[in-house]
Amino acid sequence: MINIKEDEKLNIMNHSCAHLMAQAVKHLYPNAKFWVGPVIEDGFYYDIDLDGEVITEEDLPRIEKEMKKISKDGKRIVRHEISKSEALEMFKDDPYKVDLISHMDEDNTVISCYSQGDFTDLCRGPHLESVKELKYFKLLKFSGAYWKGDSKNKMLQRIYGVCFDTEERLNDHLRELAERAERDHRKIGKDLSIFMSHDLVGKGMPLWLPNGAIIRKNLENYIYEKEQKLGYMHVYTPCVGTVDLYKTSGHWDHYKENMFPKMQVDEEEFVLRPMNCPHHMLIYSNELHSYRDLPIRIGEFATDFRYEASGAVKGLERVRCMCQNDAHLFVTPEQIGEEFKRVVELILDVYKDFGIKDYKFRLSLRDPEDKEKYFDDDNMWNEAESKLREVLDSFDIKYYEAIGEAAFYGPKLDVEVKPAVGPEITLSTCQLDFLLPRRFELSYIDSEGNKKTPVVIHRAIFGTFDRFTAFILEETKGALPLWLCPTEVNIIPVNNEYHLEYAKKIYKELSDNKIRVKLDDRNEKLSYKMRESSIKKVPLTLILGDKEKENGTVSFRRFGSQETTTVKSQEFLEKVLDAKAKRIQNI
Ligand code: TSB
Ligand code: ZN
Repeated sequence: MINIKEDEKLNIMNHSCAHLMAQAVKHLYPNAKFWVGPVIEDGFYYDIDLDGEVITEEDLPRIEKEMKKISKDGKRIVRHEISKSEALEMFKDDPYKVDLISHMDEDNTVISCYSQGDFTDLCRGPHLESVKELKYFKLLKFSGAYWKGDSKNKMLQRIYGVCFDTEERLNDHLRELAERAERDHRKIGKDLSIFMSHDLVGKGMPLWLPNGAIIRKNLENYIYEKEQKLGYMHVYTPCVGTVDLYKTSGHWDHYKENMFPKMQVDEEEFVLRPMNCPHHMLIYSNELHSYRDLPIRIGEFATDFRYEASGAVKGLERVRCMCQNDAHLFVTPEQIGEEFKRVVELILDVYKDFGIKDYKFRLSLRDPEDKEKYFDDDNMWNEAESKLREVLDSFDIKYYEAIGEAAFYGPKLDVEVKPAVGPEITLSTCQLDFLLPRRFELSYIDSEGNKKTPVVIHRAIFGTFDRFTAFILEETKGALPLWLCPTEVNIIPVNNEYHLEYAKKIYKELSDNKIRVKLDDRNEKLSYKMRESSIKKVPLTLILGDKEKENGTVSFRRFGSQETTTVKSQEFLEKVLDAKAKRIQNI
């Protein structure tokens, strides 16, 4: 998808189109006042004070029509330059413009305005020569937006639009937008009853519905199995810790703005935990360790709470309450390379199972200037970063470097993916930490009998179950593989009167074998039930009628296919069990 902001020609065009929209709005709402109208990645928007009126669905076509009219009229777009005092005089009745002008630099005496016909706006430009060039545009959506983004200020009306130089490009873009909206996990999550949110629970605190809980449980079982095989030991720890715990770890000094505020209970001060490392450090230190015990791999599906800005929270992808697929690996310095490699292999193995192909490795380094975010110890950072580079260069993966993306305790290898809507996100992470083991005074006895400090690798393969589920819903458009999806088989009797009995028998056979099966015995038309099964993206829909009942067979359709296949019911059962065991998409 093209970035309008980065294409110089489209950038100017969209900027002029924002003015065109403002002019049309002014024609339709003579009291309208305008705040700012910038070009963004996807087009443009304008924030407008409509003097108490609120934009509705019907208004966009009306505004578009007016824009077309003005464009046809074809007025020239003319630039004037005026002084700050002239500008203040010219816009004296418009508090928004006065605010903008009065914040302009004193020395920058020349202020530019652009006029087209009866409309003039304060603007730096540049613009097109004439509104005539604006032909292929579309107003896309609207929302409320607080003036200057501050909830204490007045709510303005924000209208979004986009403009192209050809009809074809506009149509391509609109098609792509529709595709993205279709893929957005928030829409899929709603349509397939996977998660919900409620103001009474709070922002960024999604509730996983029964369907979502099945997906999550399946993900947990999947990764737990893999981790067991790799020698991980899972634990359960509380999702709070005392402030002192996070002072010891350094989170209190370097991660506080991402944490919920502390709370007092009797004589203790608690915080909701943003990470699980401190708890796992204490579990490690509960026993004495010899070099022979290492690596020790402590895993947990652990709930964390983080403060995320309210504008940044998004469905399951960016939440304030999340569950990490977390583990901390305690290793000797000599084991770093081998253990790190195993984690990267596990990441690649999981991505292969889920068919994730489009991802980037990012080596996240500290910003040495940022003394607040990062623990201040140059030697430690140099050692950790050069070790991590050495490890990465020893295997065959491509990565790019990003300064200022490290954790406060050490550098990371993050895996980035691109969601349907919005910027790239990090899924998996593998991090090298020389700091926390020191702060918790962890030790092991080496082969010479000396006390040594272990190194910790923090890693999360899915990242969080929340974010991974969001991503996988977008990747698959909600058509999850058999083993993962909430309902694997949906049974529809052709006629309840004659076939329900047989349908119940098949239902029992399948559910006795732990297949997630539903029986649609509603008195609705067959075609209606089949369509619904497809809308719900159920991988297998069974249609049971006379022939099936007579022959002890089932006829089934795979999601997305119109083809019907008939097999003996026992064969169907075996095929489903096999596909599940192999974790393949469908039978
Ligand atoms: C891996 N201490 C380490 C842990 O041991 C840690 O917390 N790392 S993290 O900060 O990078 O978070 C781990 C993963 O959680 C990230 O890679 C990302 O996939 C996921 N994550 C981070 N913030 C959010 C959020 N607000 N919503 C959903 N998932 C998130
Ligand atoms: Zn950690």
